[in-house]
Amino acid sequence: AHLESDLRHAIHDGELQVYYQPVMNGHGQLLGAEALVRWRHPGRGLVMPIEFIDLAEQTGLIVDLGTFVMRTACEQLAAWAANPSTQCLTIAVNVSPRQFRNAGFVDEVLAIVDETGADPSKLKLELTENLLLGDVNETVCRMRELKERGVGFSLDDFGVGYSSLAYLKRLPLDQLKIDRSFVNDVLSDVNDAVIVRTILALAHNLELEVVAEGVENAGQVDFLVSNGCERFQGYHFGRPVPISEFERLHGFAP
Ligand code: G
Ligand code: G
Ligand code: MN
Ligand code: NA
Repeated sequence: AHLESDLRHAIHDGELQVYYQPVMNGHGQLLGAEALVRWRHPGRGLVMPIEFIDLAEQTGLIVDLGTFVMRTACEQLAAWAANPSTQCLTIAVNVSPRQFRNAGFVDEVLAIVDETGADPSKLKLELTENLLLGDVNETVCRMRELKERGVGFSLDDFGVGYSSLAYLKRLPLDQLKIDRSFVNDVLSDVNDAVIVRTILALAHNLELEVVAEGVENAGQVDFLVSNGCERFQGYHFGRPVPISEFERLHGFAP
């Protein structure tokens, strides 16, 4: 109960912060970042999303939290657009099912894009397979409305949720993100190697981009590259960090 009222205040008192983790291609070039929320709690220090996202989802606070992250990410896109060395970068924002189904979601995203001046084609919304437990027609409609404006969609944590291949075909997706649990043991577990190869083949045949998540070492990169993976995210390439550090690490600090 404490955490809930604390979180309610946190959203309005500026205690939330957006961290950015790099997404790279196979040549080590930066393609963009995933926005990951953090909570700077005055007493507890840095609180990770695993401790508060479910609570935010259950209490509906995820809507205001999500608005904050979306606005912050779009402001960042607009700032990057002003500089030739950063204007092609994308930002991926996690959108939870409750947030996506909230009646005002589409209009709000479009309003934030307009107000910030962000290029919507640089914004990627990460949905999870749990969204497919709800009304899929409605989900497809909302995705289409945003896609018409250029917003992209990624299916996050692919392979661990409730996805069926039938939905994969129906959803207007641009990208799949291979869940890090498969990437983690890809070199030591034959089953994980087969699963990762199969996801890569599936995605390529469906003409979807693929991001391998949780890439922690060069051996995993080699395996992924040799199986056609072109996008990577994980500690091997960079941890989630505040924007100032992200820009410094990638050599475009203002
Ligand atoms: O770094 P990490 O511990 O950041 O994030 C853990 C999980 O928390 C992510 O996999 C993601 O599902 C969720 N998460 C992180 N940031 C956000 C956010 O801004 N919105 C939503 N809905 N989920 C987030
Ligand atoms: O939204 P999603 O579940 O995909 O968020 C990614 C989560 O994975 C975040 O919690 C992020 O901090 C974490 N993460 C990112 N890269 C790595 C990695 O290389 N290894 C591990 N163990 N976790 C990672
Ligand atoms: Mn994600
Ligand atoms: Na993920």
